[in-house]
Amino acid sequence: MQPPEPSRPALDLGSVDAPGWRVEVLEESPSTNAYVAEQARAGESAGLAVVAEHQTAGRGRLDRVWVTPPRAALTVSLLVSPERVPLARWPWLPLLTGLAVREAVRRTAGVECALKWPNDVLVGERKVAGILVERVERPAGAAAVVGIGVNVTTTRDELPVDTATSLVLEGATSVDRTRLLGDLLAQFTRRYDGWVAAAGEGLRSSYASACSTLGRRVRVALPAGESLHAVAVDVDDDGRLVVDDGHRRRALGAGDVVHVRGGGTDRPA
Ligand code: BT5
Repeated sequence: MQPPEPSRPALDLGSVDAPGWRVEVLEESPSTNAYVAEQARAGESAGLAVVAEHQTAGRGRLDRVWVTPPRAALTVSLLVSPERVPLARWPWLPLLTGLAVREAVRRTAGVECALKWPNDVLVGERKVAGILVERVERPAGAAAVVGIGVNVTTTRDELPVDTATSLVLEGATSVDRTRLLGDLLAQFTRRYDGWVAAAGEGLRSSYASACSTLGRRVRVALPAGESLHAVAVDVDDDGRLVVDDGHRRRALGAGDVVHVRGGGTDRPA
């Protein structure tokens, strides 16, 4: 027997209460990150939030793709300009966004997530949401586009990879994307405002308690092609992942992390 078709109502902007944000909904867009970056280069100021009902060429990191059927996901990009935060601390943006997604998903859908450094939101070991932060130069100075994709009513057959999941598949108590959007904007604003006020500090302990990478044995593919095996031990002041391979510690600014099975709690001393 075929599973029933999921119900996928349109977003209802009228009921989104998002102080400080100018929210726009596009029926279709290749990529909300590309759209917001273009607006920023043309002079748009921080506070723009763009949601696409259907994203047709969603982007992941390193030219990878982000695939979502119409109205099955929340795909949104936010324009921010944290001028008061030193550039070295900007790598905290995807991490703080992960904290906001995790909190919004818990509140709206009742689903518990964990964060995999740097940009994955997981239920167990499956990815329910991804984050892509891109720096953009505007006439008024540097800004960042914060892109978030959350799988909401996506069915198993529609998910592009076996390692993905969606809120409905994880037993969500609500799959209302409008509520999720409102909550996500509120949680992001709370975290972001606190971070800017603290000049880019103050998130390490909240992040550490939400991040399932810490304490795990990991394999990390580095941007230069190198791969390393180590234990993830910390996140430093600049949002870098600190790993220990038994000989030395290294702080990584970028990379693809795989949580190695059975790598439970063996933190080196
Ligand atoms: C990410 O990249 O996880 C960042 C995803 C960001 C998407 C948002 S949606 C709004 C905004 N506009 C955009 O154009 N992008 C942002 P990465 O860590 O590189 O993961 C990409 C990989 O995740 C792909 O290579 C697939 O293996 C997998 N993947 C693709 N679509 C997925 C999905 N819907 N759910 C889970 N995994 C997916």
